[in-house]
Amino acid sequence: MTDDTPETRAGFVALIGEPNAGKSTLLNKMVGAKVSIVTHKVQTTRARIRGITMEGNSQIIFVDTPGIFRPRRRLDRSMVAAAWGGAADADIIILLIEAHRGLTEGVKAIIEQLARTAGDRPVALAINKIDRVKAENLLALSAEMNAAYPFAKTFMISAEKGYGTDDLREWLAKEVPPGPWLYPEDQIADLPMRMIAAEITREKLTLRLHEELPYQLTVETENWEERKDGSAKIDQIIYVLRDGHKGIVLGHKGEAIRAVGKAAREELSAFLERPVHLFLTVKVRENWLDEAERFREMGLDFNDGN
Ligand SMILES: Nc1nc2c(ncn2[C@@H]2O[C@H](COP(=O)(O)OP(=O)(O)OP(=O)(O)O)[C@@H](O)[C@H]2O)c(=O)[nH]1
Ligand SMILES: [Mg+2]
Repeated sequence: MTDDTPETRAGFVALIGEPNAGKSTLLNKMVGAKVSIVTHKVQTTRARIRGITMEGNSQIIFVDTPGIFRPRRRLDRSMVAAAWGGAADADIIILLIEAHRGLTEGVKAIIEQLARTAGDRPVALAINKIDRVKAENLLALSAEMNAAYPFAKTFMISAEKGYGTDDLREWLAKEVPPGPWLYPEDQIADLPMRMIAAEITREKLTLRLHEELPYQLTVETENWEERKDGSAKIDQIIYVLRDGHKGIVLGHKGEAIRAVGKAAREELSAFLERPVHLFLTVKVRENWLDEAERFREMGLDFNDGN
């Protein structure tokens, strides 16, 4: 290797942690675009989502995962299995915790499993949301965490505000293994567009419906038509379990679904940089949580963890 052919590096970095830790926010910050949806509610991310970024000659592929919690239902179990699968396949693992919540029971359970999963791969700790706590509390938390697990490195960050994220990036760039880049230099995600489109609608539903939102809801892109005028016509189905849920999603005189459709269309159109015609249909499907097809559409394995 000569001076004018610098060594390239590339690797997968799994982001794991409890629901709401800020994993998707961190991935988006690193990639510089919204690839993974973010809400104030727990269990937003349902499958593994990759976001890709370059730092010098290193290609860092972040793998966002569903939050890890004690699963009770089939969908929960598939989500948690997807999270651990993401960790098992990665070159480097980052455990995200919330500064103001500290070493919770949930984090303890994750650390126990980490000890079994990580092998000799580096695991870094990212204490997130430091904008919410006093700086003097962070050193004690860092010490407590490092006594619980031999982290390769500890970062104090705010994924939302971008504090400390450059240090993390630079460390990862040196830590990913030597090798050729795995994606084109300008690619930022490897999720199919129809899935990104469905996720955007699910985010807008969550933001609009708040506490009323039925957790047992999923969005699928049913049809995608490229039009001659450069616009895209996208049809999506929102599956809910019950008639009552359908009423909530539609809202009084259909105003909820109209607002959701408008917000989703605007974001999608900005993302695609062209006009979008978005048509949403709500369908009651009592058994969708037992249908392998629905899991596949979400990017989950029906049998994983079950
Ligand atoms: N104050 C503060 N809020 C943050 C920060 N990072 C994320 N958040 C907020 O925390 C909430 C959860 O963020 P997400 O990125 O969706 O969390 P997640 O870990 O992906 O959650 P799941 O997908 O449910 O596992 C959102 O309301 C974010 O805006 C941060 O650095 N500071
Ligand atoms: Mg998430």
